[in-house]
Amino acid sequence: MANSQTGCAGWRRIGAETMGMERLTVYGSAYTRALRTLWMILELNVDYRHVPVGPSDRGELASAQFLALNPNARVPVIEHGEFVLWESLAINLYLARKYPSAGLAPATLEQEALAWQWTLWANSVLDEPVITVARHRLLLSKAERDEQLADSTWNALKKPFAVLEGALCRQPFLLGSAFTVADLNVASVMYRCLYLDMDEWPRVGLWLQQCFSRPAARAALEMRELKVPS
Ligand SMILES: N[C@@H](CCC(=O)N[C@@H](CS)C(=O)NCC(=O)O)C(=O)O
Repeated sequence: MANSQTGCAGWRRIGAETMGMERLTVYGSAYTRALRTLWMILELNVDYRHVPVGPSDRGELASAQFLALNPNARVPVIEHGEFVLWESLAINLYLARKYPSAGLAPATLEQEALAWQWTLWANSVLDEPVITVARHRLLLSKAERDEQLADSTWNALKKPFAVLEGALCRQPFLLGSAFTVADLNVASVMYRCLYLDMDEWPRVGLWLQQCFSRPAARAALEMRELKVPS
C-alpha cells in the first residue's frame, strides 16, 4: 500500500536514531489529525515513511489492507515494526516514551499520569468543539456557516480554556518548566485556535504560540501549507 500512494513523501531521512530499529510508517495526510503525529515525529529526529492518505481517499481507507491496520477506517495510524497503533494522541504518548532521548516523555509515573490527564481532557473536551468553531468561523463558505452554532460552541469552550489558563499561570508548560508530550498533544488539538481570537486567555495564547514556534511544529504546519500567524 505504501508504495501505491500518489504524493507519498517516501522515506524521509531525518536522523540516525532508528538505524537498525523498527521501521516507522505514518499513514495520514498532514491535512488530517495526522498533523499531530507528524509534529511529534519531526520532534524526534527519526526516520519515517509517510503515506499521506486522507478522507478524500475513501477507497484506500475502506480497503481490506487499511482496515487491517485501523478497522475504524481513519487516520492517523502508525506501523512501527510489527506494532500497529491508531488514535493520534495515543500514538504521540507512545512515541514520546519510545524515543526518550528527545526529552518529550514525562520523567515519573506521576508526570506521565498528568500527561494522560491533559491528553484525555483535550480529546474529550476540546477536540470536536474546536473543529466545529473553526469550521463555522473560518473554513466553510459564508453561506454554509452556522453562526449560532459557532457562538454556542465557543461559549462552551470558555470554561475549559479558563482551566488551561489557570494551569499555565502556575507554570510555563503543562508538566512544569519544559515542553513535553502533554503540551504537544493539547496544543495540537487546539491548533485552529491559532487563527481564532484567544485574547481572553493570554497565557493560553502565548503558550500556543510558543508550542507552534518550535521548528518541528512549523515544519508540520508547512506540510499543510500553513504558517504560524504572528
Ligand atoms: N480520534 C481520532 C480521530 C481520527 C479521525 O477522525 N480522522 C479523520 C481525519 S482527521 C479521518 O480519518 N476521517 C476519515 C473519514 O472521514 O472517512 C484520532 O485522533 O486519531
